[in-house]
Amino acid sequence: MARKKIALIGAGMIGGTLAHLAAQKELGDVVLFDIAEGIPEGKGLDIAESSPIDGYDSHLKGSQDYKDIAGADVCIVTAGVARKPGMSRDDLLGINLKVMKSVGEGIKTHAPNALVICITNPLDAMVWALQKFSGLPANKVVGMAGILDSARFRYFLAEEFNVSVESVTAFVLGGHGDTMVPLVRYSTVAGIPLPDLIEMGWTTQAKIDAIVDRTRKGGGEIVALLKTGSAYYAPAASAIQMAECYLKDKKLVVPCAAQLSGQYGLNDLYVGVPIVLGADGCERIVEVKLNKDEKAMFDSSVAAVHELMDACVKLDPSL
Ligand code: TXD
Repeated sequence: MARKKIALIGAGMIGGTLAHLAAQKELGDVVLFDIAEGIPEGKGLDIAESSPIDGYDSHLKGSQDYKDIAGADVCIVTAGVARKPGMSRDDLLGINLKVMKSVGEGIKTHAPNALVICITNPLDAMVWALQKFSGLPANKVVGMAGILDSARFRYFLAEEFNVSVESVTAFVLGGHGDTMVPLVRYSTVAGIPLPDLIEMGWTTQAKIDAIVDRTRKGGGEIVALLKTGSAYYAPAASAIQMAECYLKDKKLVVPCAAQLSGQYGLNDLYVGVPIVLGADGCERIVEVKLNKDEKAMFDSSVAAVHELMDACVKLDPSL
C-alpha cells in the first residue's frame, strides 16, 4: 500500500513541529509548503536527517509550488502571520484572510479529496473562509482549537489534583478566543465531574474558576512568555491527533471547529463543538445540553465569531 501524504501549508513554528511529529509517527510522507524560500526545504532536510537515528522512513520535501501537494490525504494549514505580544487574534484577520484565499485555491486545485485541518488564527473565521474559498465539503474542512484548549484545561486540572493527565477529561466549547467556554460540569477526573470533586473537598470553586480563566487565556500566557511568537508544541500535537484520527478512522469524540447546520440552533458558521472524527472527516456533531449559564457563555462566544465573520465579509465580499 502506498504511503499516505500529509501536506503542511505553512512551514513556520507549528508547521515544522507538525512535520517532525508526522514523520516520527510515520503518518505518511510529508510535504512542507511555504512562500518563504528555503525554510520548508531546510526544515524538511533537517528532520529527514534525524530519521536514521529515530528509525522512520517518511520522506520529507519542502516546496513553494502547490503542485507538490497533489493528491494529499491531509492538509494542515498554518500559513499566515502569528500573534505577537500586544496583538489580538482579531488583528490578524486582514492579513490571514488573504492567505486563506490563496491556500483555499491551492487545495481546491491540487488536493480536493484531502481532510483539511485549519489552525491559522483567528481560527473560527479562518476555517469558515477556507471552506468557502476551497469549495471542499464542510465535513472535510475542520478547525483545530478545542483539542488544544481542552488539553490546557486538562493539564491545569491534573496539576491541581496531582493526578495523571490521562485521568482527566475536559470539555471546551465555543470559539477559540477569550470567550471560549470550558464546561466544568462535563469535565472529570476518572468520570467524576468537577462539581462533585468540589463537594468531595478535592478543590474549591475559586480554584476551578481560576483554572477556567487561565485556560481561556492559555494562548496569551505562552505569547507573553515567548515574546516572539505563539505556542507551537501543543498546537501541533493537537492537529496531529486529528490527522491520525482521520487516517485511522478512529472516530474519537473531540472538540473541533466544525460547520453547524442546525445544531445548537445555528447555521453556516464554524465554532468549537464536540464531533466524531473519522474517515469521513466530521462524521457527527454532538449536541450537548447546556444549562442557562453555559448557553449564555456559548451565545456570547458565537456572537464574537459572527463579528469576525462580518469583518471578513467586509474585507472580501466574495465570501
Ligand atoms: O489553536 C489554534 N488554532 C492556534 C492557532 C494555536 C496557536 C497558534 N495559532 C495560529 O497558527 C497562529 O496565530 C498563526 O496564525 C498560525 C501559525 O502559527 P506559527 O507559530 O506556525 O506561525 P509562523 O511560525 O509565523 O508560521 C507561519 C508560516 C510562515 O512560515 C510564513 O512564511 C507562512 O506561514 N506563510 C505562508 N505560507 C504559505 N502561503 C502563504 N500565503 C503564506 N503566508 C505566510
